[in-house]
Amino acid sequence: MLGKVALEEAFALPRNAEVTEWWAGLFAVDAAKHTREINDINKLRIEKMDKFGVGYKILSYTAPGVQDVWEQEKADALAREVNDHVAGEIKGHEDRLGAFATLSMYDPKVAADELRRCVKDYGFKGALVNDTQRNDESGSSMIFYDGPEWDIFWSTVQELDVAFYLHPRNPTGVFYEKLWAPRKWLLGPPLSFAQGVSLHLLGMVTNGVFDRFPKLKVVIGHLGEHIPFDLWRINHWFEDVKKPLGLDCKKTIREYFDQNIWITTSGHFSTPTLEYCVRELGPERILFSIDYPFESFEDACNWYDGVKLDGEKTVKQIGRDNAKQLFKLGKF
Ligand code: GRE
Repeated sequence: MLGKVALEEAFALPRNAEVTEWWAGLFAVDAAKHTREINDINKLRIEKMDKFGVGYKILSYTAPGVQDVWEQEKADALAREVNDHVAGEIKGHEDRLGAFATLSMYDPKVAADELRRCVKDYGFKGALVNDTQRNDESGSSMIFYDGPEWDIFWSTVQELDVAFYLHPRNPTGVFYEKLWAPRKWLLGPPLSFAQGVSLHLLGMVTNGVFDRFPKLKVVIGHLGEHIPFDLWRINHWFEDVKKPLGLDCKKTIREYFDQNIWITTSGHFSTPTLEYCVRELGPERILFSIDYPFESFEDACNWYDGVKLDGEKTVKQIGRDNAKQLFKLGKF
């Protein structure tokens, strides 16, 4: 399919070579190729978009990004630097490239103000934030965004009417040492990423964020970070056990998935799993994505271009039309 839209597409800051190398060492087999691809924003990337039928991409700063910076001033400054950098790189390519704001998640008001600046001054399409903000050197202390102190931030996201993409990051500190270091092959895509994001998103649901901000639009990648598979069980336990015990969120988990939550195909190119998600959530909640350069254009696009689903309309909805609507994209 031509004109696909992709939404979980990473770039790095060339000056941050050390961090890029460290992260590539954890996840990329070919670090030199990875560095070349992730530092490029508008050349190699647009060539690949042309070759593989991707019309438009929304870019985001690579994980763990600002969420791994444990001093607030440095985190705030890095977020602004990243946003100014990507705004400069997409200038002149607005018909092909957009961006998500990178945010420092220490202070809800600072995060809200930076998001507003990026949306108003640069036309960014929303924010992509990594699961939990590290806030001490050891990595054992972290900030979640699901408590009432974050209401000022969520009210800004809702008021600006943009989407918020909750993206995984690596576990740190005592959590890393106890849970993951002894099982290091499970770090990242095989398990830890999905566990982190699903905990955080379900925390937002059960702590009432979507009840207080019913128009909030949240996107998660990797075909829903394992939640769609568990939807029946989560619903059963929320409705039949936890609500009688005092859980006071207003709607069912299925209603939040109908009204507030979208999932993408980033890094998850399985036809039976996609077909299952279409049945479980509906085609309007699903958006194509690649997860470049952690995954390849070839794998994602060749897979999606062969997917049939229940007809061309659904394929186009997931490949492009849902994203056009959610992110109010013009012509490309
Ligand atoms: C990502 O950011 O989505 C990512 C990584 C590392 C490995 C796989 C992956 O940062 O999807």
